[in-house]
Parts: sequence; structure tokens; C-alpha cells
Amino acid sequence: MYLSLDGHRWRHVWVVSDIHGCYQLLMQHLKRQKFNPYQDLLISVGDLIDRGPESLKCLHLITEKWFRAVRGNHEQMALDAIASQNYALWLMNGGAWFAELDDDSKAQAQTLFAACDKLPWVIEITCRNGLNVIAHADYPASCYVRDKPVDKHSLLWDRSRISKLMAGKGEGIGGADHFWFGHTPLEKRIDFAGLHYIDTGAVFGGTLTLAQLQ
Ligand SMILES: [Mn+2]
Repeated sequence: MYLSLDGHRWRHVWVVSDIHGCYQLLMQHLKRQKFNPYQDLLISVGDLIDRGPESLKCLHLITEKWFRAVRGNHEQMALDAIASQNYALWLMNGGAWFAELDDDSKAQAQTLFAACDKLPWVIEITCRNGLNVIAHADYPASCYVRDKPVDKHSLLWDRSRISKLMAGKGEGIGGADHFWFGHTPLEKRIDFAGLHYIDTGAVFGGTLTLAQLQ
């Protein structure tokens, strides 16, 4: 469930917001930041696929040496749909691209989804800015502890912490210096007491956010 990384192995470390098939946009941002795939690391907060134009290319990212991702609710919807052969929920949430693939691409996607099933739910990485925790929607506890069992559905879906924060009742999380979340499209990223909500709605006409941890 948890993946622990030592950020000092890389020159620069970045976190990227929900990509949702916006492959070209991601490449533009990486070029602008002079991202070097041999020296730098990019970590995704999840939701690589669905809604945008190039889900399959984005799914391929999980095979790149310079890329890591936690799973998002969209990856989980895809995995659940394929496992149960019940596609209704995923189709309602942007999964139609999968049904429209030709046979070769569909076989590729299936191989990649098998690899997706091994994606961590939480990534922790120690960088020059301290201990960073990355999860898709929330870390559902008042204190972060590596390998502590926490509710998986909340990790992928829960918006209660950000809702409270937006209502002026923000609650931080102990146990790490920074927490990076996506999942909730925002006009501008929100940073509060070490919590960072960075989904700036790239696929909804907003932009991708790349945050540099190191
Ligand atoms: Mn999401």
C-alpha cells in the first residue's frame, strides 16, 4: 500500500496534478521546466486517465524510469470495471476511450492495467524540503505513519478535509512535513499547514500544476 523513496537519488523531484489524458500538456510543462529524465523524478497524484485526449499514452507513463504514481480513483474504477466486467461507473466517468480502442491498443491497455494494480496508494519521499506524502484525495488520519492501515476508499475519494478547509475549518495532518493531494479541481492550488491541494483542473480548461519538492 505504501511506497517509500529516497529523493536524494534524484537531482530534481516534482509532483504533478491530475493528468487525465492530457499527455501533450504534460510534455509541454516538462520541457518548460527543463525536466531531465535521466536525473529527475516526476510523481503523479493519480488520475492519469479518462476525460482527456490521450489516456493510453498517459497510462504508459507508469513504465517510465523517471515516473512514479499513486493510484487515483479513475485508475481504481478502471481496475474494478475490468475485474468485474461491469463498466457502468467507469463509462459514466470518462472511461469510454477504452471501449473505443482497436484490438492492439486494447491489449496494451490491459497489460498496463495489470501493472496499475500494483500502484501504491501512498508514496512517501524524503527530499531537501523534508518528508513528503503523496496520495490521491486525502490521508485519512490525524497523523501520518508509514505502513499504517488507513481506509482505501478515503485515500481515493474523500473530500471532507478540503471541504472543511474551504469552510475555514482547516485541519492539518501530523507526522510529515508536506502532503500532496489531487482529486478536487480548483481554480488555484490551496496550501495550508503543509497540505497542498494541486489539482488545477487541466482537463477542465484549467492547467497542470507541477510543484517542485527538490
Ligand atoms: Mn480523482
